[in-house]
Amino acid sequence: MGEGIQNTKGRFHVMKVYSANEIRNVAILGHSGCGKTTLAEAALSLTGVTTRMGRVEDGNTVSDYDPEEARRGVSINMAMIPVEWKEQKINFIDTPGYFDFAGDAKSALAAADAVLILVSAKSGVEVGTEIAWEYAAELGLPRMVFVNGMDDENADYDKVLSQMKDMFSNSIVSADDHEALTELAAESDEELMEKFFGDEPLTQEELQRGVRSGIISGSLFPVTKGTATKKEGIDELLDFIVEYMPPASECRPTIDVEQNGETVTIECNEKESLCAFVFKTISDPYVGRLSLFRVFSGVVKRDTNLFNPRKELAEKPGHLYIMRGKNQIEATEIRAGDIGAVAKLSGTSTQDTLCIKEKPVRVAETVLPESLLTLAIVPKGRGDEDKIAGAFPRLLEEDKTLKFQINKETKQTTVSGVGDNQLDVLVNRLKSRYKIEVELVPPIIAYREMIKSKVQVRGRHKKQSGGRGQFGDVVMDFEPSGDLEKPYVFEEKIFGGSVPKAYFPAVEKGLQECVLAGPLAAYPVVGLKATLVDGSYHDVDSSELAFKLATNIAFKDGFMKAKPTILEPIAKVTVTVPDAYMGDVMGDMNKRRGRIMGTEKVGNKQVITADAPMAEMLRYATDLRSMTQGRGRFTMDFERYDEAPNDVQTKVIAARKQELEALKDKE
Ligand SMILES: Nc1nc2c(ncn2[C@@H]2O[C@H](COP(=O)(O)OP(=O)(O)OP(=O)(O)O)[C@@H](O)[C@H]2O)c(=O)[nH]1
Ligand SMILES: [Mg+2]
Repeated sequence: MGEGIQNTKGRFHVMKVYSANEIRNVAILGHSGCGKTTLAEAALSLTGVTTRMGRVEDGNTVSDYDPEEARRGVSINMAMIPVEWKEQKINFIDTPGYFDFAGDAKSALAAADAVLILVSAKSGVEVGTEIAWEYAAELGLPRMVFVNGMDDENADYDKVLSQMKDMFSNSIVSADDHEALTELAAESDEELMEKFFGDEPLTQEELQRGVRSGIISGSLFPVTKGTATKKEGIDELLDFIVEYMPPASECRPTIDVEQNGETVTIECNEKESLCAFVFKTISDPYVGRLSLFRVFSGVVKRDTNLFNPRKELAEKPGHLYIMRGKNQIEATEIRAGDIGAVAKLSGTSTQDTLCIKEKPVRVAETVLPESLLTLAIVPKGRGDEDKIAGAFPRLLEEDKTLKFQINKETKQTTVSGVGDNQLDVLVNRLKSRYKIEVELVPPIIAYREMIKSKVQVRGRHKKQSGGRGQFGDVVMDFEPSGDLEKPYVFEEKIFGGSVPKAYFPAVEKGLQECVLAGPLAAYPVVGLKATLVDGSYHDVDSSELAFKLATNIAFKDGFMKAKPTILEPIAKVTVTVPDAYMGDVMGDMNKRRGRIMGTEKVGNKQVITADAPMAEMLRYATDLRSMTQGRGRFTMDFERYDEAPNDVQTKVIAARKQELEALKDKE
């Protein structure tokens, strides 16, 4: 535990109860390493919450409290950093800049009213800055900018400012530039505009009103600067936020929610009935589950009878908290516009709404980044599969972008996430919290087997071992059915009873078993048509089993003679990238044996659609990111099965052989 954490008085600290007009909910977004966590730490130190400022390098900041964060020196989870300044409360939400953890950045925006975008004074706009701007713009959230790291010898405030203007908006203005700030503020209000152009100075109240409405309408983005590590420019930032950033009551005076299938608008008002949205769940080893919620209307008290409409569940808070990092500050009530937490709710999870039973409203769920990197989980210890299944639900609650699946066909448990680092954190958490050691490996691809021509073969099963023998004899046609959705179709064309009707089901049963694992590489067979055309039987020795075995022989022989082939799953892929990356992405797609189906310009981006073998796309989430420095997005869905090229088939068959042998050794 870091010193910074001990110095906050933790759960015994008491905080004043604030109302929506005294609260600023500000999510801090920006490129990884630009200083968000340090800024939050500086604000805590400056406002007297901590007596000694923590450092990311020392792993003792309030915000990066998770052992995984301390170990890596980057934020993984969002963290609440409430600070009190000039009778107001600023609820900073520190978010991870690293793309793998974008799920938390997006979730934080559901609770925030405004975004503080941090940008490095030395590096200027980076990909993370672009993404932060994009996220905020998508939701139409008010924005301001803090240029951090002004202590660097290469810091260039004016350069960063003009770069941001060029890239994002002409309405980006330095808060120091009184003239420009006043002009933009005046433009947001008819009355102020007249005054301004009449060369009348605006009063402080008028300036405040103008700036606030400009910020809300997205026609004004103020910029301040400083050095988080030295606490320089932080008090100016807090002053600016308190003075000019609109409070919760003005940012979100109303919110649209769903009530019994209809959209209704509710007011951000303490007198309205309750509407609180759970935007984050923390799994605390000591306290258990903590649900962080943003109150949009009404008030939550300790004895409020909460209702979760999605689960149709009654919940009781018992205790209420204000979270600061991992520290819980006891609270008596959380009012509209504020953010609080409650422990040990019985069935409420992230993205659920809490309200009262009489008015069951639901806030729209947050759109999270796609989880397109899928790996198989291989436990190192025997019997750990069950333990993993037990740990999953809790890990899922904390990170909604993680998806677990048990693949019935391959028997593998797979996990999908946004990126490698996120999955690496998962592996470490399984180990540290649940003592389960696992390895992540590429998942088994679900290949299929099929034949391409028609053959007729005979299958005979005959055994004479004293007493009663076994006799089954079938002549069968095998050919492609043309329907890859079905493993097989079975017909019989027996004339004159060469095989008695009673044995037809046995033949089909044999077929059913055979198609589960094809003769080439034990992958399921699809698109097979089998017709029983002839055969013979023996009055005494024939049996169902004998006919099943005869079918088995015919199948193996026939399949191998009828041009057997391996099919591979093909995905439909849609990639969206800025123009500049189009050539690289298409070239890379070719290397993956992908086929470009089309390109389309949408805004300043290119949308490329392609068909590509799933086997070549396993690491695309990571590869596309490095190809485009994180600017590319994609979606991928299974489309169909296609015949794999010969060289691929040879490799697949050889690899499968090893895989099956390894399985045998295990058993
Ligand atoms: N020189 C200098 N270094 C800074 C400043 N602010 C932050 N740093 C350092 O930059 C590094 C990264 O800072 P963080 O606060 O962890 O950055 P972050 O934005 O939270 O990064 P993520 O959590 O990965 O998104 C740390 O080593 C900080 O000490 C600054 O103003 N000046
Ligand atoms: Mg951080």
